Amino acid sequence: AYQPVREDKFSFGLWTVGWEGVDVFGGAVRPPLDPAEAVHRLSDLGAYGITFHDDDVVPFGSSASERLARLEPFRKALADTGLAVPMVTTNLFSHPVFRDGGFTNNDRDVRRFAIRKVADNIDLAVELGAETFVAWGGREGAESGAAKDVRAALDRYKEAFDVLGEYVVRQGYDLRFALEPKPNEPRGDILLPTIGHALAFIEELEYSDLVGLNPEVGHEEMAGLNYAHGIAQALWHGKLFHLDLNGQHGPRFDQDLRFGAGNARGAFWTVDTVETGGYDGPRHFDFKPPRTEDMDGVWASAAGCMRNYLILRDKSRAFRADPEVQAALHAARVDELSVATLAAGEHVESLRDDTFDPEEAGRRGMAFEHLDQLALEHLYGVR
Ligand code: GLT
Ligand code: MN
Ligand code: MN
Ligand code: MN
Repeated sequence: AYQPVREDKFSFGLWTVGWEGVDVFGGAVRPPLDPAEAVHRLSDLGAYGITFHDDDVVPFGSSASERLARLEPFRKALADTGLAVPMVTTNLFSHPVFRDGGFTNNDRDVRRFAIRKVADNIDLAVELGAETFVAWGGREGAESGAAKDVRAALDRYKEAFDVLGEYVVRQGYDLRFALEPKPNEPRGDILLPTIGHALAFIEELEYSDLVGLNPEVGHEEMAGLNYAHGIAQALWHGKLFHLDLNGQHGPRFDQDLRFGAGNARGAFWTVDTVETGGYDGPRHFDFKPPRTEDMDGVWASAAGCMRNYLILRDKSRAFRADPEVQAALHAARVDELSVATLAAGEHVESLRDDTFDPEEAGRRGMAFEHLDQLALEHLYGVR
């Protein structure tokens, strides 16, 4: 049981299992991982897809011939395994040139270079069959007040997506952008810090239909927010284009734990929302196998992400199918929230005829505690 299959649509970033463990306090603890080997190992574990940054496969600054040489074994591994590339993203944060970001760098030359780097990578993404292009603006932000004119930065951020949207449309590409919010780290304050900020920004774009979200569990929890609620709202707006699943223990540094570790209750409601909310894209993991691990630990950690998802999917299904839960949902009037508040043809004036007694209604409890206890008992494994 809990053995992942392709139909489960699990995918991993190449930079996740490939993370060598370099952090602010120490260097690499693991050897570089060959991208082709990553493809084979993930395929053997039951994943269906792999995702990457341009620089994960082709080092920054490679010549055209080096680029072809690097891509060839990667493409071959994809062909040999049948692994898909559902999403591609661009690294606009590692090279020193991006010290103040890409699209919103104060330096106009850098902004022009950033857009060009993304456009080149869009061509590759489409060639590999990707349908989603993620944009995590990790370096778009500031540590200090005067250094960044936030309104001008948002103008430039919009300009970048308008220009790139126009490019995608003109090329006839079938590709959509997914913005990934994060409140801080590596910048002191990152632009578009949460799902809500990003949703509002998208509405200002020329090609807003082409732009949605790639919310990450840990990033919303760093901001003290409820991830399941966040993706539910993104779904409501039709903007959940992709997602980054991982684990986090509340507001602290970005932990990128394997999915299901960290906030386990949050993970349960995340899976429940993904499975019942109308999302049918990849279940993509963006985690970092802890620095304590060797390569065996890396693969154990990757397998754990998928296994935990499948365990929680089972628990969510059992919860939804449980007759006592269904009765408790009804007692909590959860179904009643889906009934429009005013009937067809009614207006505000119609409400004046109501014989509603607020004193009587004020004595009715909502019965949410019993319902939540049933959910926790499913999660804790006693039902
Ligand atoms: C980077 C970041 C992630 C983003 C990736 C996409 S890379 O590791 O921390 O959250 O999803 O650029
Ligand atoms: Mn993260
Ligand atoms: Mn991250
Ligand atoms: Mn991420």
